[in-house]
Amino acid sequence: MTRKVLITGVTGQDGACLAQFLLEKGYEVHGMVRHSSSANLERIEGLRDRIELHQADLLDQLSIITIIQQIRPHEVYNFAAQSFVPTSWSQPLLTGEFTALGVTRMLEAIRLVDPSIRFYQASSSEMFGNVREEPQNEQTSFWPRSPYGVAKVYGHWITVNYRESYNIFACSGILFNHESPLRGKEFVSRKVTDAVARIKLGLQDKLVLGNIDALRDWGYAGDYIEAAWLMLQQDRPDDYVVATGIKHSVRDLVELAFGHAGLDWRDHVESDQSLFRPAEVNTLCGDASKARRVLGWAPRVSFAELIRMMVDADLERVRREKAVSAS
Ligand code: NDP
Ligand code: GDR
Repeated sequence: MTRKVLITGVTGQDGACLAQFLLEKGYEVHGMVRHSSSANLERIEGLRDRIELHQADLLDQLSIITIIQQIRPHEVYNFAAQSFVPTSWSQPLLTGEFTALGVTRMLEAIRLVDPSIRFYQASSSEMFGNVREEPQNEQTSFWPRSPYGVAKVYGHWITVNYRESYNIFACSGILFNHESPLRGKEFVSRKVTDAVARIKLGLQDKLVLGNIDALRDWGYAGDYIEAAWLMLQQDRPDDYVVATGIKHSVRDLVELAFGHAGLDWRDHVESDQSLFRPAEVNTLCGDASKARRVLGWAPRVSFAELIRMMVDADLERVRREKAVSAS
């Protein structure tokens, strides 16, 4: 029997990546999209004739119940969220509604329609925040540093709670930062690789960043969504850290990206205090040994390969856009 999947946040980086991955595995793929006056389907453009989109919103319980009733998926991946950390300070309540309570709405819909549906929650390394130990694993206690991180802690524990209360096959994947050419341009990796391409091609001269001393454990989104899928294929539900175990600074990322395009970052990068966060997560580094042991998962793409892949993709895209606007 063909397996059916519902992906929330299908228009985002991870949703688009997972949709492609599950189509290749033979799944019938359904995506949840919220109403918007102008469609934001850029990342799934090439998949449009192979996935079915359904309108619903994390804020609207009835719309979620209705689409789950219509689709009757075997697996649900909850990627939808307000996922940009700085916005969580300017819109803390909305972030809580989407990123925290939205998870309960998804779980309630599953509980009411069909508790045998398997559920994946996109939890985050931001939950570790002001880290209590290094590297961080599934037992490390949380100390979130942003309204986003706080909301994700709620989403994590409500997922665990529905597993324990209702025996739902609910997993929480605690994923560390993962990037790809599909990453939103407001996140630091893509902000840098997009700027490198524009600077290289003469469309921009400066790049303004915040805290370049921050350390993160960056991996490739294509590797990470596979870990999410593996979690739902196990005999029993559980929570897993997904990370590379290697950390780099934003400065390393900048140096590598500019260097790959033959540029010296010191000629172009400026720092602006207004881009520093009210409470920063200075360092994150994950211990994914449980995912390695139980899921047989390991990252394939290194940090250097990832950044080079992103710079090359942005160079190609900006070159194409420049040619179109010149013609
Ligand atoms: P993106 O920001 O790229 O995508 C977020 C998605 O959520 C978009 O499709 C967006 O839709 C959708 N969305 C937002 N609000 C609502 C709403 N009210 N109703 C329905 N859909 C909504 O995130 P990523 O793909 O990078 O991340 C996926 C998930 O994983 C997120 O939950 C994120 O917090 C989490 N995560 C991500 C990590 C990473 O490094 N990428 C690491 C750890 C966790 P629209 O297009 O309409 O805006
Ligand atoms: P993060 O990713 O907050 O870790 O959340 P982001 O790329 O935004 O920031 C990483 C680090 O870079 C520093 N930084 C800057 N960040 C941005 N966005 N823009 C800048 O100009 C800049 N300069 C320095 C930040 O201060 C930070 O320390 C991402 C999101 O995908 C979350 O949804 C997810 O949960 C976590 O990763 C794991």
